[in-house]
Amino acid sequence: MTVQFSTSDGTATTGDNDYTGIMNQLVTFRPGTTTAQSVNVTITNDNKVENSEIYNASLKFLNASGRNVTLGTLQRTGTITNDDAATVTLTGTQSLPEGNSGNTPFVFNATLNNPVQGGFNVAYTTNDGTATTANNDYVDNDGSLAFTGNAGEVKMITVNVMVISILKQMKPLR
Ligand SMILES: [Ca+2]
Ligand SMILES: [Ca+2]
Ligand SMILES: [Ca+2]
Ligand SMILES: [Ca+2]
Repeated sequence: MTVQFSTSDGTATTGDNDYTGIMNQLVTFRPGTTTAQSVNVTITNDNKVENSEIYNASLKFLNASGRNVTLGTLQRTGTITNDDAATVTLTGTQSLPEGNSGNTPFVFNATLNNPVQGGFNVAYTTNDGTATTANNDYVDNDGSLAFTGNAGEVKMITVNVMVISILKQMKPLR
């Protein structure tokens, strides 16, 4: 007798290349035997950070040539457990002369190393060191970086360093 084995997408999808789909693969039980028959579903290894995802495996189209054989459990799920991680690293300007007028931009780059399905946000902030916003040394910059989730993706953060004209602040002594 024979049955046919198929897979179908759950949260794991063939469109996302998570596994190789199987459509109506014939499974044959030899006459007079009860030996278990195996079907292998091939999982695609990737380095993308995902949730653990499931696909469905099912049996259909029993052919027992009219004999009294019925299908019991028809569907099971396979879980693909995520084994990937990603990091965001900050690089960029560390030291620059402030200049003598206007603003000087200090540019920092936040770089994502591995793909992350669905993207994510990272908040950033500037905080006073010996340079302070109270002393108009730089412009406070707080915000959020929205990563699409592509490997090697870079988001820029610009911090403006200020030069206040001393001449404007000077008052004549007499
Ligand atoms: Ca996936
Ligand atoms: Ca995957
Ligand atoms: Ca992996
Ligand atoms: Ca993965």
